[in-house]
Amino acid sequence: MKKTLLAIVATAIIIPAAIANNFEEPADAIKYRQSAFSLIAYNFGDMGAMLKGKKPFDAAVFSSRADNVAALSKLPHEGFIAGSDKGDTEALAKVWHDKADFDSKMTAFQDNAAALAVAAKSTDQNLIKQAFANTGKSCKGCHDVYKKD
Ligand code: ASC
Repeated sequence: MKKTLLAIVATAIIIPAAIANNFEEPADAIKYRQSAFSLIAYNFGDMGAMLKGKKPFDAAVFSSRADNVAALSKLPHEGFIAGSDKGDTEALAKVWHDKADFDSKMTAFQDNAAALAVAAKSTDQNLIKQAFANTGKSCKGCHDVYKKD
């Protein structure tokens, strides 16, 4: 009994580390992160359309989109595995050369997306617009340095 419990606890501790590198090939990691980015772009783009007046602002939809982006923002990072600078990707090799900076930019994006999800639950349009702009800056700031034009 004790052994079984120990095995379960050990597995629970080991699994998260194993998940971090669960791709068979670099191409799978590239596909994974690109899929996440495309879901982020769709959700973020719709929020932008509402803020720019291209469509009516719907607070419930906007908030739901912001929640989606906050959750999705946590996904792409896992796909930037070693060796996945080669292949069908726009990621520059600099991602892996300056990994610590890249990682911190990715964390800043996640933090901004989380703040946007919180702001979206308020009725303060200025707060929402500022939080949206901060998140957009995170996207662009990283693309300018780490993504092919
Ligand atoms: C988007 C999208 C991006 C970012 C970026 C923000 O909607 O697809 O890559 O916003 O343009 O500056």
